[in-house]
Amino acid sequence: MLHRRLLAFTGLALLACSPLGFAATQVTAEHGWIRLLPGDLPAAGYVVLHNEGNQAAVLTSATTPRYSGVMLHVSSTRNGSATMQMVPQLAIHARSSLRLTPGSFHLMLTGASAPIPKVGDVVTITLHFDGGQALAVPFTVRPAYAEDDGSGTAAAPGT
Ligand SMILES: [Cu+2]
Repeated sequence: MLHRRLLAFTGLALLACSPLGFAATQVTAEHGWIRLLPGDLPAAGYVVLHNEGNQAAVLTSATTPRYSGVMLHVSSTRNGSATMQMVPQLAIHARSSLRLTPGSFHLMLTGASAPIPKVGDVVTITLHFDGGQALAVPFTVRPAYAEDDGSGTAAAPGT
């Protein structure tokens, strides 16, 4: 009797954790922008991600036809000098937000393809989440001296 109840409970728990339980509109994005650096220096993408769902969303990768390489990075200061590292994934906790911003998490963009993105362009970067969901987010290209003042592209449509 108890055993049967336990089984039923386990079944529910599995259902709740399955990819099917991950609504396509769980994550929204706003203020997407790219800081363009001169020459062949990599550009950086910043965005604010909101997880409206009851489960954590995990950003595993990002892709765009405008850059051959898009990596998840985090900046930090070690022994007084700025450094950055790749991160395998970024979790956005349930009902919370994650800000990719200068000095912290960012998308590192390398290998720009023609036409080379320039200030004022809007580059669409698709964010891929654990469970197979994808979100296409517009990023406004801004100059090297741009600050994170929240003036990036307004909220992206959930896809
Ligand atoms: Cu970086």
